[in-house]
Amino acid sequence: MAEDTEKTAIDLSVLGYRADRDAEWTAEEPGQPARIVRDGRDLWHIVCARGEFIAALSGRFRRTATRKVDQPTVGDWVMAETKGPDDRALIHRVLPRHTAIARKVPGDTVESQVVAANVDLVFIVHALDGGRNFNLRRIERYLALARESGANPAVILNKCDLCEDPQPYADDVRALNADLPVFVTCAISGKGIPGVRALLTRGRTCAMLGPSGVGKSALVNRLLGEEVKETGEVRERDRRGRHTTTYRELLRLPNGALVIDTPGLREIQLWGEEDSLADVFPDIEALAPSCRFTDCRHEQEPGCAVRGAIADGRLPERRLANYLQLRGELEELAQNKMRHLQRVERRHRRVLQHGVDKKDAPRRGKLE
Ligand SMILES: Nc1nc2c(ncn2[C@@H]2O[C@H](COP(=O)(O)OP(=O)(O)OP(=O)(O)O)[C@@H](O)[C@H]2O)c(=O)[nH]1
Ligand SMILES: [Mg+2]
Ligand SMILES: [Zn+2]
Repeated sequence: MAEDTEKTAIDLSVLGYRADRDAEWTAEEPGQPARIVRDGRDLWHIVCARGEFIAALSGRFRRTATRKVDQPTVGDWVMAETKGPDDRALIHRVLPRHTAIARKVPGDTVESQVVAANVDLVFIVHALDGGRNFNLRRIERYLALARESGANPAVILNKCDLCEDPQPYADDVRALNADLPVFVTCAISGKGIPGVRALLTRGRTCAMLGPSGVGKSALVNRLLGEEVKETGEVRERDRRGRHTTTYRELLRLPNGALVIDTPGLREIQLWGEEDSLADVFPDIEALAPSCRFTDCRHEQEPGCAVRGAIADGRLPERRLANYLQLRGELEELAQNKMRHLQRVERRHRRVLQHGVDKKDAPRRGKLE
């Protein structure tokens, strides 16, 4: 086809493709590997070896991908078939996600949503401009999200130009976990950016996560070396952002790294297992074996080493408070997931026994 020659062939490794994916698809199946670089409601921007296309889901895929989590998201690798010269493509399936940043969909539904996929490094961005933008508990919450995703976390404390002494804030974050890289930056002057850039090597994918208005897009512009992303003013009163970025987008940096800019999340509810808390609270985890009871919940039990550490000032009280809060959420989520599974199971049994799914019955009636 003529369009073949129009598109410049690109090497997939510049999009972060790694050879370990070769086993995940075959040349015989329809389509070719492509990466989602921007997601919309029903259309996705993809880049494959033949260039950039706008893609929709194939009919078959749309019918099977009924849950939110099945839908392609920014950073995903998909098998996509490029169609006619109008730059439209069809997505047939999503290749396995090597990492996935997932949160619970707000509200009562027991469903998760993948914010970004195949991310190697999560930058948790907060700002030092006062107001509510620096919040250790929220950083811990983002850390739990990052740990659960399988990506490595790092923290960026931005807007250091608006803070007289950023050091204590950086120290507080470093105290959360000694292995956690913490950067103090100013996206306007570029201060601290070289440290961030050093983590961004060719073919590596990072994602900017954090509340609205903290400067995620401004940081991306800095890393790009040009003003590609629109940035927005923050409200004077409480320094909160106005949700300037409205879609998730993957961009290529001059040095060959990939960066995903995301809109500030209004609400992050965890989606994951309690195990991920161990990585976020290594201090509590280290104390737990010294509790008198092996199943100590660090609440009211006698001989609790965690409470003991708080009593003699070795552990800040807010640290345990947040641990208990996040653990409570994850336990509730686990219960909801269980109830959800039981419902699905009951429905399956009904279908097996009676051959009819009650929920579908009226619709079938209509079709007949
Ligand atoms: N003084 C100062 N202002 C900054 C810095 N970084 C960003 N800003 C400003 O903060 C405002 C918000 O920045 P954005 O980059 O739009 O924030 P965002 O995190 O992308 O926000 P959303 O897209 O809404 O999630 C803009 O007016 C930026 O110019 C910084 O380091 N120092
Ligand atoms: Mg933005
Ligand atoms: Zn205990």
